[in-house]
Amino acid sequence: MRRDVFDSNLYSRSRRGYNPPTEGIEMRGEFLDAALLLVDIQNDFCPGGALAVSEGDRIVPTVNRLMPRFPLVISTQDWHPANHISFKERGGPWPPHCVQGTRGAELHADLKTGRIAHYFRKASSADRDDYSEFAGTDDRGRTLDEVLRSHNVTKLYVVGLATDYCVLETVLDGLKHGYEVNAVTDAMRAVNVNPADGELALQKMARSGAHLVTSDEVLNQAGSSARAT
Ligand code: VGL
Ligand code: ZN
Repeated sequence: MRRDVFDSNLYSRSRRGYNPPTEGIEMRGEFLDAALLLVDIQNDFCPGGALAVSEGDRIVPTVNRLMPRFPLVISTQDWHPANHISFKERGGPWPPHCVQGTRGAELHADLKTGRIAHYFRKASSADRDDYSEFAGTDDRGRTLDEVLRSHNVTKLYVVGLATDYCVLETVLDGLKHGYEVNAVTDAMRAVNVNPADGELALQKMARSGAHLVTSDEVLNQAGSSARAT
């Protein structure tokens, strides 16, 4: 039964010291096996950051509104050593960004973290880059796929930065792993090295089988009366 699945999710999370919001939340069946995945909402991808994405910070209020509607919220971080292969000084395409332990690598300060149950980090070896969050691990060394399976997740709702890199590759990888993947199009922004890259990324997601949805559609479907606290 779906209700049992949800209850067991709460149980496994509370055993790890996470306090799930149980007051005032009534999620509709459709969302009980869904997770909201926050991709790399970090200072360096926001205006003023080392690899600033135009309007990257504008998604934060939307993401904050979405979080209480999901039984499971997971956050990720790009997490590079200072000599990472993707940096220009090593012949890579990017300025140094999201260097481990720096302010630029921290999550945006306005992001409400109270409902985040798991934190993943990726691309943390010097000689290898990864855009997909499925390449990352949590603080116990578990992969994203392992943690999603342990919560019986079948549906992913993906938001974050940036649309044309880590969001795109995470969406495609989620589909490859067999998840239903929903890309929340107004809760992501693109780097747009070429101006159409964000649009092309969305098209590629859709062609590959992802659903493009808006945050309003999600909020209207989810039917929770809860608000972020
Ligand atoms: C990303 C460029 C370089 C991303 C990470 O999170 O989308 N983009 N590293
Ligand atoms: Zn990176």
